[in-house]
Amino acid sequence: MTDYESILVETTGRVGWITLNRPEALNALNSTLIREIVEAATAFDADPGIGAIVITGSAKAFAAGADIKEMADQGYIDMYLNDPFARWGEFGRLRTPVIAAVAGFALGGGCELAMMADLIIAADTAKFGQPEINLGVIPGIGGTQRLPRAIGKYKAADLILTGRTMGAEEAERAGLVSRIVPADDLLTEVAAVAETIASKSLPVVYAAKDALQAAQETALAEGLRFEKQAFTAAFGLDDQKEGMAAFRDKRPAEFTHR
Ligand code: CO8
Repeated sequence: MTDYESILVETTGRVGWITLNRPEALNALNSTLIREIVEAATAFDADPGIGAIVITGSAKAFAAGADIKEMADQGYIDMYLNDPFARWGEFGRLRTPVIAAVAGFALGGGCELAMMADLIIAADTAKFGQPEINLGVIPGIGGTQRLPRAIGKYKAADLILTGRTMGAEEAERAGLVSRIVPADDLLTEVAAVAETIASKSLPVVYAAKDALQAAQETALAEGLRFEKQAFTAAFGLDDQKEGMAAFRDKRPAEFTHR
C-alpha cells in the first residue's frame, strides 16, 4: 500500500476507506491532501475488488475548506496556471460509488468535496457551509453549481451569499444529506451502507451511478434515453439472470461481478 502524508487508507472487505488526516488544520485541503485523495480514490476505482469508497475526516472536521494559508498570497496567474484543484475532476468521474461520512465542519471545499460523493451520511454534529464570501472569494470547486442542484436556488443563495453554516438537521431537511446518524455511530452506519452497495453487481452499480449522474447533468429527455439504454444493457449480464432467478427461488442473489 502506498504511503501517504495526509490521508489514511484502508480496505475492509470490498470497501475502500480514505480518512483525511491533517488534524492540525481541520483537514484543510492543501495541494498534498488533494493529490493524495485523488490518487487513493482512483486506485480504489481501478480495483474490481472494491465496490464502494468511503471518504471521511475526524470527529471535529470532515474538511474546513481549501487551505486558506496556502492560497492567501496567490495571484490570478498562480491560480490559473497552478490550480491545486485541477485534478478534482477525476474524483467526480469515479465509477465506484462514494459515500462522504461527515462529522463536524464541512465548509467551502470540504462541503464541495462531500457534494462530489454519491451519498452524504452526516453525524448529528455535522455543519455545512460555503463561507468563501467571508474571505473575499466565491466557491471554486462546484459549490455554486452543485449546491443549488442539491437544495434549490434560494437555500443555496442563503448559504453562499451570507456565508452562514447549517447544521445536520437543516441540511437533511434541505436535501443535502442522505441520512443523519448519532456521531458515535457514524462509521458503523456508513460501513453497513457501503457493504450493502458493495454486495451488489458491480457493473449494475456503475450503471446506476452513471444514470444518477446523468440526472444532474442532462435535460430530462436525454436522461430518460440514457436510463433506457442502461436498463436494457443490464439484460445482457448474467447478474440480471441471477438476480431475477434468486427472487423467483426466494433466496439471496449470488452475483458474479462483485
Ligand atoms: N485553511 C487553513 N487552515 C485552516 C482552515 C483552512 N480552511 N480551517 C482551519 N484551519 C486551521 C486554523 O488556522 C487553525 O490553525 P492554527 O492553530 O495554526 O491557527 C486550526 O486549523 C484550527 O482552527 P481554529 O482554531 O480556527 O478552530 P475553531 O474550532 O476555532 O474554528 C472553523 C473552526 C470555524 C472551521 C474555523 O477554523 C474556520 O472558519 N475555518 C475556515 C473555514 C473556511 O473559510 N473555509 C473555506 C475556505 S476557502 C475554500 O474552501 C475555497 C475552495 C475553492 C478553491 C478553488 C481553487 C481553484
